[in-house]
Amino acid sequence: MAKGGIVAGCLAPHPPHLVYAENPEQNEPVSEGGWEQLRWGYERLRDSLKDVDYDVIVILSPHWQTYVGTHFIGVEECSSKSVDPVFPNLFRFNYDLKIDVELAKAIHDQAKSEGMSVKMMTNPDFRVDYGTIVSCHMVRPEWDKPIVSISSNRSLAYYSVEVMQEMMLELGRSTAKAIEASGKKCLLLASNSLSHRHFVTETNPPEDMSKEHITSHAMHLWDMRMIELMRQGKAQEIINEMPEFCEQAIAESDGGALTWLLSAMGIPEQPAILHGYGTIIGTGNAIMEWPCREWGE
Ligand code: 2X7
Ligand code: FE2
Repeated sequence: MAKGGIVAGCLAPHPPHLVYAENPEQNEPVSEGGWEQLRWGYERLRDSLKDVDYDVIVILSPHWQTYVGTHFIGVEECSSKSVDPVFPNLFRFNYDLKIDVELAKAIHDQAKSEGMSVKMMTNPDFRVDYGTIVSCHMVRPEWDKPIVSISSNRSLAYYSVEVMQEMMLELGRSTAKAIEASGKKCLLLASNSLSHRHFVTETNPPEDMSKEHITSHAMHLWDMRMIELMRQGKAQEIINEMPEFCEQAIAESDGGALTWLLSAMGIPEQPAILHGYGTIIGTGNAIMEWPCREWGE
């Protein structure tokens, strides 16, 4: 069997506003658009991936939070309604998706053999989190690929960014090893915003773009710094600066997704492509792609 591999790794933020603004048939609320800069960014990412052949999307979302270890959905088919608990006015999405349980279990087993605390989630009534759904929808609205859904172990809440990163670095290595052994071609998504300080009141209508901007200059500087490091291929520096970034920008990379992604790609020195940047209720969001398929062995 040919070796499996990662065709691309993407930073794919998940504010539900993006799906709300797209008005897909699965989502109940109806909008007049909004957040176009980011939605055009996702359009560019989809265009970049349109001729890329891959079997499965592997995603880690900070909105499936587990406090004892990392969990993987182990149910072949999931369908229900996902409602954002903070923005039920924007996101009530009917989903129907397939899980690649075989690959999920392979990553689980590899991580376990490396000493990580892991668990397969087998509750058939489990509600898939909105972070996973939004990022997958924006990257692949056809919903024609199975996914592997990985939880965010909140080790930062119990310990520190450093402990979280050690665990996510191992999870990334285990993910890469399991993918290679599986023979599958995978698209990896880290589903998170960058700076994550948000406004506490909503405009009327929510898509009034005259009110949308970053919450502060400090948040802007952090977002630009992280994007520049990604564009310059300085993944190790991102990992080194993660403690300050998480603390000072309340960054959503605190859930481990970005560290996991960088580790799975081998802490790349190759530059990432910036497809788009924009704010959503004041948070900073970048759509980035590392086109691993072009790097060779
Ligand atoms: O989950 C989110 C987020 N990360 C950023 C902004 C707004 C809503 O939801
Ligand atoms: Fe979020």
